[in-house]
Amino acid sequence: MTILDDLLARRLYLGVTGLSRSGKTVFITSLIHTLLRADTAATISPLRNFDPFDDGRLIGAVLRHDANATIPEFPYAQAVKALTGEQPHWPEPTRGISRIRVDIRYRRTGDGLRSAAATRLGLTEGVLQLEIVDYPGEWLVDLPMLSQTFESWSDAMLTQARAGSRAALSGDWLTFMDARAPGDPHDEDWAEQAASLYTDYLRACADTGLRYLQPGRFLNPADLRGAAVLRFCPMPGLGGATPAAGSLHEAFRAKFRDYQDKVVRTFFRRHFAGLDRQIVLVDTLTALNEGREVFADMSAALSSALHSFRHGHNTPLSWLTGRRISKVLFAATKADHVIRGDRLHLENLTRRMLHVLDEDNAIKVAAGIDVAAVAAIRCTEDTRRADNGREILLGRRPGDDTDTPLEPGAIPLDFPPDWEAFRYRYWDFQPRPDPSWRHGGFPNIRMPEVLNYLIGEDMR
Ligand SMILES: Nc1nc2c(ncn2[C@@H]2O[C@H](COP(=O)(O)OP(=O)(O)O)[C@@H](O)[C@H]2O)c(=O)[nH]1
Ligand SMILES: [Mg+2]
Repeated sequence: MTILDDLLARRLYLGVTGLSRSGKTVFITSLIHTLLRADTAATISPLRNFDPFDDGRLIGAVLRHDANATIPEFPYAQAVKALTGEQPHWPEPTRGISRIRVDIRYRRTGDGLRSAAATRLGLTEGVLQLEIVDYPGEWLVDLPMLSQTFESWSDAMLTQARAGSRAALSGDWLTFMDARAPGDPHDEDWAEQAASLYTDYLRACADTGLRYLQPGRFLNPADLRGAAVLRFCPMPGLGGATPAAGSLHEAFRAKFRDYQDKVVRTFFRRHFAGLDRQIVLVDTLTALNEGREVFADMSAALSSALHSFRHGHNTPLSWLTGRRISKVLFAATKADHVIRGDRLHLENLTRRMLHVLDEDNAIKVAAGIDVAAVAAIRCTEDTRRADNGREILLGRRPGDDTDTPLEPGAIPLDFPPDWEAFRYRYWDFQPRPDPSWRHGGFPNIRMPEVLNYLIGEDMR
């Protein structure tokens, strides 16, 4: 690569996020593996419909391990090994933030200023330096905290803790809190116990599938494990009183502000503010499978994050992002878990779950926000039942050596779903032992379209 080449290379930062188990690791692994293994001469390819591939302009891609020395590298090699080994299995879950860089070489079209200038200089080939940042979506769920005071946040969290299935899980923590008044003198040991009981409560909620859980770092502290900034929790009985000096109330309020500044804002300034593109993975199907309460809870958690993305300059996020992110894609993952005829319905349901639709169902005019249903690694085949011709899936259940025909049932068309009227069942599928996965990339649903949307115009 010449110096001029390097100067003209386009560096693009792509954030990949989503709540835990939404499919981040699988998505990034599929994206990279498919690019690295792209056979530009193949007629059948997982990249078919990716414009630079179809136009014959994709030359190839390489990983660059030298790019990020101080942040954990995304465990690509491990994940690919798990997925394409003798006994293919899903990669181990990861926590916290990681990065990986892939350089994609392509032939320029000569369209657009940069491309035209480069082509005129005889540089007909370009390099897109794609920097992928994987971070937990739980950290996005913290965003609404930035526009709240400790008191209003406490109120909201307590109301939440006393409602629905949370009521049965919050008992120990609430009882503990009732033993002291906000005006009592601060006591760091007590604060630590309160925070730890609150964390147990959040974890119990997470285990039942609930996702609107704040502060996100209590569940996934990463590098903050044991840090003093995590020693607070919502506090009952605050009213409008100004906290007395040296009180528990005053100390918790100070920790809350530290959490806003040193955790939420710092994270966004350091990692998020530099992103150009963002994909948020949404596991609509698991939420649907888990029922009404989980579905509503995930919807609330994600639509508040979307709200922060969408409204640009009048949200707490705008000064953090500098409005650099020009495109956000919300992708409903694991679309290979529904029959072909239902994939558009999955997309529509996700759109409505995130409240990207107006009351009259017209798509809100939000430039740069889109919704898609995708499968990063497609583990099922579409087929039909012999007796009645109904669409079904053929896939491998965990532990099986052969495929089984399965009927997942239908995706609801109504919003909110009519919980009595539809049947959807989420079956677990294993990746298949198919050698072409190792050599040619992963079969998928709509990954090329996702790539067109996110990086297509940067490969002109
Ligand atoms: N069938 C299918 N399952 C998927 C796909 N992506 C993710 N999964 C499932 O979802 C689980 C969680 O995915 P993972 O990428 O580890 O989630 P993360 O926690 O967001 O990184 C995987 O272990 C798979 O069981 C997909 O494209 N197809
Ligand atoms: Mg992961």
